[in-house]
Amino acid sequence: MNKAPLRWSDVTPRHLWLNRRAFIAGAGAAAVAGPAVAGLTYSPSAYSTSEEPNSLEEITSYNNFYEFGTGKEDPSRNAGALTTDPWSIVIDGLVDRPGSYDLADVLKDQPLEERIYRFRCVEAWSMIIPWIGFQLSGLLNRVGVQPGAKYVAFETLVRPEEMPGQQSPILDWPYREGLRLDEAMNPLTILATGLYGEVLPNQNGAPIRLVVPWKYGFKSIKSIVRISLVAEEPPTTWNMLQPSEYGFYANVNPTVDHPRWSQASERRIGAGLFGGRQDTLMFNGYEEEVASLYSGMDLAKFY
Ligand SMILES: Nc1nc2c(c(=O)[nH]1)N[C@H]1C(S)=C(S)[C@@H](COP(=O)(O)O)O[C@H]1N2
Ligand SMILES: [Mo]
Repeated sequence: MNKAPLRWSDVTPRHLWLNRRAFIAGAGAAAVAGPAVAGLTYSPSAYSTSEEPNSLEEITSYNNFYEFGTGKEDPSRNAGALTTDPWSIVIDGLVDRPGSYDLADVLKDQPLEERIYRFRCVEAWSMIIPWIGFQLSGLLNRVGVQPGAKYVAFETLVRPEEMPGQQSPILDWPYREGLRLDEAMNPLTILATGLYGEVLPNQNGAPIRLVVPWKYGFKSIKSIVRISLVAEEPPTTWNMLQPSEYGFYANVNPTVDHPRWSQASERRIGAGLFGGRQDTLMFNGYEEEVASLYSGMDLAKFY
């Protein structure tokens, strides 16, 4: 783990930064109206990797967001229609202060940080993404987790009028995800509200999404409208669809293959035709921070 608090501008080559400027001035301008024009105020973080981030174009044009279609280009084409203001999140279950919180209230007093994280999809592609967000633990501590709570369950918005993918039963909507409470409280686990210094583009899960960098990408649920503290392991979308292929834990693990493909290596988006593949790291390179969460567990059984 890199201990210097890096900024994306420290690790992004100038040509990519210029692309980003062009993007914001052009196609992105409409999508980032309002306070985002001036950018977000945030601190750098010692949890950031010094690897070179993917370009804003790569991060915003190659997506998985089945609410907008199953193709990688569908979210960037279709998510512009999503209304993200007003936005509220229901926080319920085993908490001291349940309720429906406006987004501004959710963000209140939570310090925004930049976290440049590795992001590894279960499909064996990866990116480096300079998220802006805050630790989920900050929000959970604020609402007061009760002693019986053992898991956190999350749900994405259901709004088929604006989410054309939801007009088909390709998944059992809403998209659902969950974490064990200790995973949710780990400092690496964030709620992201931006990337590359601006508010989140809709295709990346605006206005607020989970990022759990040591787990396969499908755990990082987008456009969250409900967070529930619960006693039992909650049902989760990909596990419900195909339990033999997608476990509840979904920790990145190069030694446990997907039944239909190897997880030993990955394709870094943007590495080019001859970029080849790189080895996948245990817990996606976050072993030092999270391995102790799973001591004594058989990771081939709890995949
Ligand atoms: N609501 C919702 N969240 C989701 C998904 C989705 O289809 N719907 N796809 C997941 C998957 S499989 C991945 S790899 C990441 C992709 O995030 P990105 O498009 O920002 O890279 O989002 C995850 N979160
Ligand atoms: Mo994914």
